[in-house]
Amino acid sequence: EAIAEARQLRDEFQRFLREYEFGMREIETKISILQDEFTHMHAYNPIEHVKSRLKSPDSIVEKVARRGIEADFDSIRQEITDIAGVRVTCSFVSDVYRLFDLLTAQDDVTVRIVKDYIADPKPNGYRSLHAIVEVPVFLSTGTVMVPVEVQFRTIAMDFWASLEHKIHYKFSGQVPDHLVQSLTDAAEAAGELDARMERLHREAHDVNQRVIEA
Ligand code: 0O2
Repeated sequence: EAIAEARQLRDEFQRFLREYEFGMREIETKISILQDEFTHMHAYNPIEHVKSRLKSPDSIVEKVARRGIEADFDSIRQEITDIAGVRVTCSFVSDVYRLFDLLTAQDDVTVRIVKDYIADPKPNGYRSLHAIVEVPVFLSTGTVMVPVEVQFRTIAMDFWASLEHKIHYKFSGQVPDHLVQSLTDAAEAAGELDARMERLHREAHDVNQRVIEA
């Protein structure tokens, strides 16, 4: 009896996770189509790389406990919106916003929450554009709306975030003050580099345009 119940719960959890995996794949396809089409239309690829991840059962359980969420599927569905995550890394800040606009303007994409940590970086310096979007997934049992967290960032922002993440883990969250300060300074420097690269990119584009028009 208990074993049958445990099996049923396991199957239900697997089904629950699979929906997120499908939602993630829908978003990946949308990003990939945008990338291919953009590259052909403009002879320019705005995306450096795309990475996706499904939150592990362990970290879902950890978040449920930390946030004091009811441990049933409906509550988790409601409260935890980053079970499916897609990270889009672009060369330039302008591409970050362009990709965000192109994805969120699609008819079957519903934007639930936008957090612009580029316009308004976190106190530690973290920068990225986050969006929780919902996409329909068409299953044999009907259509489900699946939330996916999409993070858009530049290579410089991604470089910073991956180092910060490693340091955070290394010190189990208790990062010494001087390292926190150095990280915040580095985030500032990465922001300045992004601005310089954007200017350079524009200048090169303008020169090229003049050559074509001449
Ligand atoms: P992972 O391993 O990427 O999944 P919460 O989701 O509760 O932590 P909130 O406010 O709902 O917080 O989400 P928010 O602020 O939009 O950011 C969540 C995700 O953004 C994180 O997911 C990270 O991927 C990234 N992020 C946010 N702040 C930082 C930061 O200071 N440093 C780094 N390196 N990444 C950050 P997870 O689940 O924490 O991690």
